[in-house]
Amino acid sequence: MKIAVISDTHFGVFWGSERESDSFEQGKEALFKAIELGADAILLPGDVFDSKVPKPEVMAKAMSIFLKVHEFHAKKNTGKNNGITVNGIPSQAIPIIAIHGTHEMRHKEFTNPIQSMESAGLLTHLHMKPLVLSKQSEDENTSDSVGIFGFGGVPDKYAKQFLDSGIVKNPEADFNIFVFHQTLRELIPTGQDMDVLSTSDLPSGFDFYIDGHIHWRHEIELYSKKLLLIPGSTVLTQMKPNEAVVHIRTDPKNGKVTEKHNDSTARKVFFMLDTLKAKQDIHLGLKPMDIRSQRDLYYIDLSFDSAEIETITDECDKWVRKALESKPENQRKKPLVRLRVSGSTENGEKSSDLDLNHMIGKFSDQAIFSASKQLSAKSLKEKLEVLRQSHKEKLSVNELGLQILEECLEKRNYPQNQKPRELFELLVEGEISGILDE
Ligand SMILES: [Mn+2]
Repeated sequence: MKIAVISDTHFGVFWGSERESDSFEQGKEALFKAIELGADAILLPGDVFDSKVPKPEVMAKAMSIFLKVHEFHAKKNTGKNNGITVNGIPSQAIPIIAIHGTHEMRHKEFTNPIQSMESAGLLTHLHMKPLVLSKQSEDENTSDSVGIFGFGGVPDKYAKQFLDSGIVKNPEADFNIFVFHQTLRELIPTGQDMDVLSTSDLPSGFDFYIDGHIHWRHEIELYSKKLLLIPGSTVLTQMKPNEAVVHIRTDPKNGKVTEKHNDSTARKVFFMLDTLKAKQDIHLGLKPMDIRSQRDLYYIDLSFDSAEIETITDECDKWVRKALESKPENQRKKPLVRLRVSGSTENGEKSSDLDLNHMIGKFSDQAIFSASKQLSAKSLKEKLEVLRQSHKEKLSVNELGLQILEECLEKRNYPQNQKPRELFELLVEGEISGILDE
């Protein structure tokens, strides 16, 4: 069976801006291509919409797209659907199976937009209850069934509970897919919220795992060569460096600016999954399909150390021009430029003097910008503080502890004959009585 996986279309994102059509054009392209490529079913791993209560205008546009997808499919397949059944019931239309994402999450008393679409007969909302698709094979002896299990987005701290609630027992189809829409511990910086799901929490016994939510493509090898696919979104929302086709940045080691052209994994795609091939080797059965209507993203991340505002402005101007020299893959649409400026300004110059909006204004007919600055004014006093801090950071935990103890003792006007180091060592050893003796 051929299944198209199209994630995080975020219909309605940037509504009212120059980019308000992006989500619809890119989502529509993926859906129509899926039909052209002969998909037997379409799976949407959440965040079909950008909002849990989309505007009627957004809802109408999305409904019209899904309706046209069904019409296109009916025309292409002359009303038949390769004998596909859904939970044993013959399906005339192409099954479009969606979970709700975190953007569509509502209290269970309320209707989320995926449920609204289901009520209109445009798709099936999958949440907790598994669904089994079967395809009549030309060869009577081979069965071709696909089990789709999973759950829509839930607050991260409840994700494990959902997994433990027994929804995922006994996947018995020929090919079994587990789909969800959560943050994964493996993909966030260590030290952050550890309440989130880990790949080791995923139920075993499935052939393939799919996680929506994360907007850039990623593949994670799980136990016994099983694969977890993060398809990424069809539209750029956050503009991260790994979604950029050109990445210009100041190297923190030597302060030099480097320019990198990313490989094709930066581009937005959807996936075609051939379950018969994937059963033999998942990589054989899984193919990314480029979305041609997407905009190119150029990411420019410049860092300065005690630089004059004029120098910063000139450098930004230079690198924006350089990025814009790149030949965009999509020549019909303006590329996106994410410009980040950080570091410090020269003595006496305020970061508010840096007018990025004026600088990028010159290029507004060539690109759509998103600019941010995190600049601190560096006075002599601040420079000394930075030096002091960086020296402090190199201290061992013990030395830092001793330093804090010394500062506390000083504040309390302890007699000069106190020996902070000895006191500290007693503290480390937990010798409370010794400390009291002192
Ligand atoms: Mn999303």
